[in-house]
Amino acid sequence: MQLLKPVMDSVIARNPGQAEFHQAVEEVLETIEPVVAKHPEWMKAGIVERIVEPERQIMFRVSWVDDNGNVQVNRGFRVQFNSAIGPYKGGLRFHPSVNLSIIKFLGFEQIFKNSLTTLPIGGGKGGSDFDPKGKSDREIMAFCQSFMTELSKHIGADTDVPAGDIGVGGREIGYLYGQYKRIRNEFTGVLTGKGLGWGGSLTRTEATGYGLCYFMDEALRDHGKSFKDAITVISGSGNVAIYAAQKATELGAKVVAMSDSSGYVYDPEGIDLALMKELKEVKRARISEYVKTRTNATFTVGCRGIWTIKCDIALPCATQNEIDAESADILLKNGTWAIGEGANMPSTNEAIAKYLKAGIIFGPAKAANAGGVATSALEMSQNSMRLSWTFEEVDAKLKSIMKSIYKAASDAAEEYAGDRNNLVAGANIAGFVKVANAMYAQGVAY
Ligand code: NDP
Ligand code: 2IT
Repeated sequence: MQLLKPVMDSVIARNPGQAEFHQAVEEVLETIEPVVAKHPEWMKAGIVERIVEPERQIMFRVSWVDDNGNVQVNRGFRVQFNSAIGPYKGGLRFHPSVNLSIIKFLGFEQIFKNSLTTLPIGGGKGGSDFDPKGKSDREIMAFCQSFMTELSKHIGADTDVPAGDIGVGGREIGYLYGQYKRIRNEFTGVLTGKGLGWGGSLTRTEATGYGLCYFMDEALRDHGKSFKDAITVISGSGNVAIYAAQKATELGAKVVAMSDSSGYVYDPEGIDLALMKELKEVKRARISEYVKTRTNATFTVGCRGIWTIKCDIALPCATQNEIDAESADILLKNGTWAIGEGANMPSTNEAIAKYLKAGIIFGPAKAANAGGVATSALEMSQNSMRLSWTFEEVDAKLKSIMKSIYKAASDAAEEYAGDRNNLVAGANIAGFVKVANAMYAQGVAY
């Protein structure tokens, strides 16, 4: 990095200790240099300096009462990163690890991902360090209501539209939506991922996992490959992982391993998805329960070991930095020829450098997992029109969006990185250009 090094240095100096945010910015700045170099007017207008600074960051106290009558205090966040091409849009994450650095990395990546979807949505992210594990339904509801009591002051269908992410699914969106409505007396599309009977979109539940497979299918086809008979390992067993497993299986892959934060199951005959769904979606059980029914499968404590399983395709769908340089080396040594990121920033920058050097097919998160937010934007369109499309209609639109993202990323990679396979550069550049043009057109206070 040369031209943009001063920007990177300033991000590090002004955001001390925010390692995840630095990592996400570094990955983008390294790749957009060639296109920025061709636009001196963007440099003059401070586009890059502005894009790395959130438009607004909101942090708030969330107090609530647990089942023992004790007062609990959590921290809530909403980072409204960029609204150049549409209202802020991005998920809410409830996980004990959540802090400002994590929300900012997610919000920053969301700007480019949302731009890639071709739909008019800006970038934002939010969440809390609240841990939903082991909480009763009433506790989840109380927390969601308290969280929304503050958040409702800052969001709106044309301002900022949150959705789910880790720890936030249909149940939480329901409680959050109910509280928004109670406070604002408005039935609007202020959240996405809503229930199907009250404004939700068909296919939204499946969208991120399906979209990941549609994207990878396109990339594989470009290289004369496919999911057919490919041994596939998928980390996580949440919303993204489950529907990635379902679509990959439909496309002919054999998914042999999945995980949660306690460890991973290896089922050489292929993961029993109905059982996995029952355990994870209905019972909210730990993944170790899987081997009680599937006795030929094994459970191993710890998450990282999943990358030691020999596979053709790896789909990391759990969380950030789950594949480091060491795990990347193991995957490559075992002959893995494609990696598609369902999670956000699941590979460290060192791991990504190894994939690119090895020349494997690599679908970076911003492009490969954009199907979730794209379908959220389709939910917003349906809400605005006050009608709903069929599963087939939304699925067809999702598929065509993922194809167009692959085309945009590979075309930009060819044009600016001279390498059609460098989808990291391609996705960052294609996402950036649209936002940079919009920011430039909208001017700056002078
Ligand atoms: P869920 O909460 O449904 O599932 C998360 C899964 O990842 C669980 O299996 C969880 O295990 C595991 N996990 C979470 N944190 C860790 C950790 N620190 N170490 C190991 N495993 C962990 O979330 P989603 O499936 O929605 O999200 C998964 C990833 O996909 C995230 O990176 C998210 O940002 C990204 N994403 C999600 C989209 C969506 O539409 N939902 C869209 C695009 C990206 P456990 O239950 O034990 O915690
Ligand atoms: O990371 C993501 O893209 C999401 N969690 C989905 C965001 C959304 O608004 O649907």
